[in-house]
Amino acid sequence: MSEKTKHPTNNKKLIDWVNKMERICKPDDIVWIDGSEAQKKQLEKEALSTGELIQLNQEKLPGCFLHRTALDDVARTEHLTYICTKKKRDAGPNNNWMAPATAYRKAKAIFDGAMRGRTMYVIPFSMGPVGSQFSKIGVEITDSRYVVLNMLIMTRAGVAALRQLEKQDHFTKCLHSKAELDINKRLILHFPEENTIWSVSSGYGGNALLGKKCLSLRIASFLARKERWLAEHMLIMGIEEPNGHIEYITAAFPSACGKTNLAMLLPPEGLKVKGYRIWTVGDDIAWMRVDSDGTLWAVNPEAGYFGVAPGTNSHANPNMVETIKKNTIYTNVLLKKDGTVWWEGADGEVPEEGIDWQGRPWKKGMVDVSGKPVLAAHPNSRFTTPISNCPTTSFRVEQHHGVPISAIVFGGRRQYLAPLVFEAFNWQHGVFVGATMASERTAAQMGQVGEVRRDPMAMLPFCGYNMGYYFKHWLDMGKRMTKPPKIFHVNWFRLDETGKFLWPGFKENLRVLEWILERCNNKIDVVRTPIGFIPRPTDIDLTGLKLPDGALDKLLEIKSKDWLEELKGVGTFFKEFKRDLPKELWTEYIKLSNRLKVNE
Ligand code: OXD
Ligand code: MN
Repeated sequence: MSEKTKHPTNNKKLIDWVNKMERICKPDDIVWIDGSEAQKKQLEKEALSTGELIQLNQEKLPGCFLHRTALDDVARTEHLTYICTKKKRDAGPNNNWMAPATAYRKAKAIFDGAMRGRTMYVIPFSMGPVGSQFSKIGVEITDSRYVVLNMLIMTRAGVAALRQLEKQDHFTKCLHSKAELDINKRLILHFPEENTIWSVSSGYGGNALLGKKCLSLRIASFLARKERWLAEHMLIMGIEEPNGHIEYITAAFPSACGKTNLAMLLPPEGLKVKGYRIWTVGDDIAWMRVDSDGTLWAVNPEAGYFGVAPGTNSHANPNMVETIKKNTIYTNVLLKKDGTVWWEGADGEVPEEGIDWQGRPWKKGMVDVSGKPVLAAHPNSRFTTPISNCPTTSFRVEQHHGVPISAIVFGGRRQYLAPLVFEAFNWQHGVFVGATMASERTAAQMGQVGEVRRDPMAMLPFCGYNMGYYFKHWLDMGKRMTKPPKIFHVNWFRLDETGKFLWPGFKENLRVLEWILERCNNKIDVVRTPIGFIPRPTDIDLTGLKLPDGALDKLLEIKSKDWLEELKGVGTFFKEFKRDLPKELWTEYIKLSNRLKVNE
């Protein structure tokens, strides 16, 4: 067979790479993914016949399927994830590091012949609208039909991406094989200096859909520093104001803090009557560039949502409930008798029975030998669904230029420390706020400060290089903008002394975003505190919301003693970066400490 018939491209670099990977993996066959409906249907048919997919009730859930992963392949495996730079220092204390030669050698032994008896799929894909200056082309080689079908939802995959690759000639080389799904042979390897990802022995989305965390965050963050832009773990949303003007913000929260819910919230009645509406651009990743107007613009590189199922319901996220009614792949949820699906925290009654995420018969109220409830769905069960399904999808999702960003919002889950919202004094202070972000364990005992996990900019598991350099890059980006976005910090999770949430969260969070936008447009004054600017209580519109007496004061309370205690943990964290931590962050640390001591 000539190269031309075998490969639908003349791009020598691409052909050489595919041939080389074929020699290592030894598949029976090669299929290029063209992005056509016919090919997708064919793959679905094959996946149904092998059991990789289970067809759901096509009347109630048209175009929807269920997939079950291996029992020990249900989440990202951070301890098996490596950044393989030539120098260990370049990976930083925030990453596991392996020397590139060692990593290739170890992984090659697992990839060797891993695709025997299987087809090797070659997926050209674009992260970001094809041809946009923001976008990056990748090519994923995989032996998993499930991965192909998910990539068709999560990325712009097929011929258009291939044609774009031929114009620009550089692309991220992504090699994936499920191999035997053996956790002892699982490796998720990133080679940022070679724009390459190798992932083996996992079929879980975060490890296997290489366009997502691996390319769009770990590799992209490395490229972004080199090319002077930002690749961030952030949602992007547009807030339409009563006058019809839309302002865009990005927000970074650690996993499980409600990023997806915030990105597509339905305004509470009190604000809806004023005319507010939300437009969703993305729920997980933002790529941002400084434009010629001196402001920051963002695109969402993804084309789909890979969302957590448990807790998704009409209260938490009515728009997502609508989104996942068609053309969605569900992973590790309960299969009901009527061919629909269910998970803990879903709408409606708990079903009487079904098949659980492990493929076993399940009954309502079931407990295991130790008396613990048997979960119907895995706590990290997921749905993969196209962005275009979402009723609040922004008309600017496909725009090559992205959207202008007015505010960057950082957030964490803090029971007693951080106020509902505060504004950083300036960009440098805002970078400090992002760099010192942290969340507490939800299981923390009432009245006791829970274990704090530092997660700067929510990027700890996703920054593809030394975070000391990353903070410096953030500081430099601020200098490149004449009109940088304002930076804020929010905390929806503050508790009262009886352990109850002080703030109702979910759609009510729009009240805080309204204040943020008013600050961006210099419409209102603020209260200056040692940690930043906070709202005057009357500036948060509480129309239609009944908060207990004194709740707002408690939500905005700043206790200098607690913050001084917090700074000790920040200091320990900063010291891990040794000489690589920018001195500006130590300056902010000392300034904050001094302000707090004056206030004590
Ligand atoms: C995700 C995560 O899957 O942040 O988006 O873990
Ligand atoms: Mn995420």
